Amino acid sequence: MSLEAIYEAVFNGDAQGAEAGVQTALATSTSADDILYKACIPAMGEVGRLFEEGEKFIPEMLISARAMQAALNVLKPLLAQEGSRAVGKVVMGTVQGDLHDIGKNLVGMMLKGSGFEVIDLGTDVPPQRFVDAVRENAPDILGMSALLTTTMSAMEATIAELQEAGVRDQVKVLIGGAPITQKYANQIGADGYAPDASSGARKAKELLGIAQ
Ligand code: B12
Repeated sequence: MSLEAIYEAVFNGDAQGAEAGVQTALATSTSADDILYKACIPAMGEVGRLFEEGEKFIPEMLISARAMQAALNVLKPLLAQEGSRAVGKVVMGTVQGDLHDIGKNLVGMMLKGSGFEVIDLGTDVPPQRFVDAVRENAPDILGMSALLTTTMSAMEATIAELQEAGVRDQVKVLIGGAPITQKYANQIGADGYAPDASSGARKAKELLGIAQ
């Protein structure tokens, strides 16, 4: 199946079609990267654009998101072929009030693919839960994702809570998500920002001083 067909399946929320399309594309030697960056992500982007213009609605976004997830499940083993030894540990989650998890999951897969152990706290994670997870797991990196301008501030609140708990210096904070910028990362005192999943994995290594 062609990249266009996978794009159409994600765009139209056809989870079975997306899954089958990815399997067929992989069998005909299309790379996982091409499937992701030339079909799946542009399809979700177009859904978002049409939502913004009032031409698509939440249920349609949701079924497209499910189709995207179905495609990602097939790609997962290829994106996350784990190294034999973990290069570091990452605790990550989507911040409080925010339910978007496709981007976070993708970043998690890329991190695993780069050899990190990833502990995923899920979505709508309150600051205190991030702090508890840092205490319990002693990760090298705390990754936070936010997709809404209204939930970005939860990143700052989480950093404040880490400080309050006396664990801020024990972990590097890496943030990302569509509304996040390097400027915002500087402003709230995060250690790093990356605009997408592959640069996120690179940034994680850079933060730990690992040669790439
Ligand atoms: C799918 C989707 C949904 C789905 C989410 C399903 C799911 N399981 O995730 C549903 C339908 C539930 C949803 C709900 C809502 N959504 Co919505 N949604 C989207 C949509 C279309 C796609 C997001 C996505 O998955 N993109 C694909 C992934 C791969 O990209 P990504 O998330 O940006 O992640 C990449 C990078 O940002 C980065 N990254 C992400 N996280 C991290 C973390 C780290 C550490 C790093 C390094 C990098 C990184 O790497 C990722 C991979 O490359 C976007 C539009 C868009 N173009 O973004 C709107 C969008 C984010 N949603 C929006 C809105 C308004 C909402 C709702 C408020 C709608 C409503 N009125 O109810 C609710 C909020 C629900 C909530 N409380 O969270 C707006 C946000 C506007 C704003 N500026 O705040 C957007 C931008 C749509 C729009 N254009 O208006 N949504």
